[in-house]
Amino acid sequence: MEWNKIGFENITTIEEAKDLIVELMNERTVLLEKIRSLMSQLEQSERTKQSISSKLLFDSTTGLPNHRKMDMDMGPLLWEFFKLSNPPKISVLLIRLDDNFRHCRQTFNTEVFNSILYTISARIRELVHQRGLLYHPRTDEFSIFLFDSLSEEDLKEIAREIQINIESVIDNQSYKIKIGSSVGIATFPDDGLNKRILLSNADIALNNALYRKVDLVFFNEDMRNYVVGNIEMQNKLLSVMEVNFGKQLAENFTLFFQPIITIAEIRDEGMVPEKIKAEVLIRWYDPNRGSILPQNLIEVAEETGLILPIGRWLLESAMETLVGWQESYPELELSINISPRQFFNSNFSEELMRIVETTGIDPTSVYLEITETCLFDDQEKAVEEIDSLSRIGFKISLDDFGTGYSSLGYLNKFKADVLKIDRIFTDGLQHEGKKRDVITSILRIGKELGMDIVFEGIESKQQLEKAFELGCRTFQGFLLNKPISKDDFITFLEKSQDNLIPFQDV
Ligand code: G
Ligand code: G
Ligand code: MN
Repeated sequence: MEWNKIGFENITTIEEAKDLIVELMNERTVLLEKIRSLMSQLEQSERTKQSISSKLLFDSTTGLPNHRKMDMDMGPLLWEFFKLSNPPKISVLLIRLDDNFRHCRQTFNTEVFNSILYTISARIRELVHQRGLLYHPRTDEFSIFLFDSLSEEDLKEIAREIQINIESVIDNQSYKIKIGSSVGIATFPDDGLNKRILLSNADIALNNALYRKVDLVFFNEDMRNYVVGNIEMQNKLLSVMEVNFGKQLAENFTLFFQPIITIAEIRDEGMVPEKIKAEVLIRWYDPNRGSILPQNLIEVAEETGLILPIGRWLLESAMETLVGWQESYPELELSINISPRQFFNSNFSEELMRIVETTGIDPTSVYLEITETCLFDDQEKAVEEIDSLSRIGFKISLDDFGTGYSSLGYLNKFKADVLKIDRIFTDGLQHEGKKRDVITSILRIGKELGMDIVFEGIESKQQLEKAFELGCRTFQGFLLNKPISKDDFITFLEKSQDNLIPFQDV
């Protein structure tokens, strides 16, 4: 920040410096005076709510100034502060009431709902009283501006106090109700120099709090970068797809392959393979951004629906590649990730049928990896979809198994060929405990239902040995190999014919 420099460069004497300081202090006093007058104006307007303008600027239920008034006040006020050479810190606390509040709106009539809202607003108002400015920009949202350069500790305490007050039980004649809230905090000037940025950053912090299910989050730059990054990526993705579709995709995305190995024997120097297949993983290299984490890519592609064309392209190229490889390795199989949106898309099985025809692939050499949570979203539809995919001949692999709702009944319903034990279980291998129990039951269930089990995320020899001892034979993880390029995968296959695969350094 350049605050300290403003106004000082022409000063040569102590007297001049003193004058300037007095002047700056006066400026500040004038501003604080403005805030005070705003506060009393707000108090005043509440008393004279009849006027038309106050109807536009104040919420009719709570009597608090609304988003329009907030816009009117904060723009000019922050601008005044912005011009100061050494402005105090101004924090905005954005408070959002939880789902329970929305449920109240759906349950009660307007009169009861309004009285609940009024009770909450009165509690907040009582606490904020004279400490700062309080607005009511949306039905379920309040914002508080505090002007005293408060420390994070102070802010935490204030937010906590407000949240406790909101949360105390509302006794509404025949109903008792408890409403929670989340708070996002951003501070001027560090987190934003104007109203728009400051408020949007408080909103980003609030959304972060809601996403992480925590009470309170202070804004930081990473959160904004994430949000902006998502939009940028969307933009980039959309432009990539606009022109000459297939070619562009091939230029921007590549397929990587991570070996999945069924092990006959573990030796000191490495493992003796019985069978090798691979999981296809998408990689995106953008000249301006470097390689982009597939997780972010998949997330954005899911959100925008771009996963459909990208997924189609990926299925096609993966199967084309496999057909080529099978000339030398006829037994080779590939596992391909399918995202929920792809899976539930009504054309999915027809699309796959078309790809089978055009590539000439034998579908029984392809595993479609579907996550457990995806199936849970719409179970009826999922059963139907799995049926039609199996009828074409594809195999089904349940990915990230054990992180969702896994139960025996569930496995009877969804006919899968493979269960992939999620890598969150690797640390449970070493010692007895709940995770180990889950692993052994998954192995048992797999055996009973005739499914193959793949243990994911194996990173150390100890983990591999332990899982092997528990009866698992097929593994994937950095110890066996990282996701590698096409050429590297073929080299890996060739070398593995020697019958011993060395462990990788992790
Ligand atoms: O590949 P890792 O390499 O970092 O992948 C991160 C996440 O992205 C994993 O959950 C993986 O399943 C998913 N993923 C990777 N490639 C694909 C793909 O081609 N399609 C889909 N739907 N998900 C993928
Ligand atoms: O969700 P899915 O199971 O498809 O995830 C595959 C992801 O797991 C890819 O991102 C891949 O890079 C990653 N992965 C594969 N092996 C390991 C491992 O041993 N350790 C860790 N941390 N990640 C792994
Ligand atoms: Mn997977």
